[in-house]
Amino acid sequence: MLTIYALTMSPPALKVLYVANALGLEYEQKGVKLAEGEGQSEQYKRIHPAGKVPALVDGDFTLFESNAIIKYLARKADSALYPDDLKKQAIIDQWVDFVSQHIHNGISRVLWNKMMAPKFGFDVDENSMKCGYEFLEKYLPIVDAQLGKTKYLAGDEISIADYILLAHVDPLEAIEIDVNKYPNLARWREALRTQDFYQRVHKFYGEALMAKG
Ligand SMILES: N[C@@H](CCC(=O)N[C@@H](CS)C(=O)NCC(=O)O)C(=O)O
Repeated sequence: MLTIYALTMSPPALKVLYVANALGLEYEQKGVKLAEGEGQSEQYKRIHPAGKVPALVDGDFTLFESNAIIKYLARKADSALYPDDLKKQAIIDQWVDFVSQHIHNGISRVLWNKMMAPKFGFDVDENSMKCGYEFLEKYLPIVDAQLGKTKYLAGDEISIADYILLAHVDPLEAIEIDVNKYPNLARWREALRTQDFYQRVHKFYGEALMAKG
């Protein structure tokens, strides 16, 4: 049985859960109480040396970094979400890297400073937040333009790049970015959100959150 260490509020963890569900994999999900220091425990650092989520345990094999985990899961399932074809795979990798370097970079700066830092009592870095918004203003139009040309991010077939982008653009409203400025992105996001994998992940989250009270 696979174990995925994940947290409700973490986009990198969310994208792993999206792909695991899209692949129909059975897994056990475990939370890590980062705010209480559990990530830095010796036990968890044997799984993730930096104490972050997500992480994966598959028998005696452990893995961290969300994109590496996603590629591993897709390959293990021999899935067309990450095909063997050299050029198809290279285009998927291109978008995975673009989203991780530019969209994730922008959104995580804003999310941290706008929502998390005040909530957890850390200083807000206004410059970092401004830089995050600038990133998004510069790079979201590129993703939007691509989704105007092809049905999915890396072409007309859905791939891991779509689940990765989705997790990062899920919280756009929370940081007061109107997704309707990006009509192709908005349409693509709505279509993915109606699918089973998304409903399953968020239903689980809802139940888990309610159980915690
Ligand atoms: N590049 C990593 C990022 C993981 C990451 O930064 N996770 C955050 C939550 S979104 C975390 O665990 N932070 C806790 C910490 O840094 O101690 C990935 O994609 O897996």
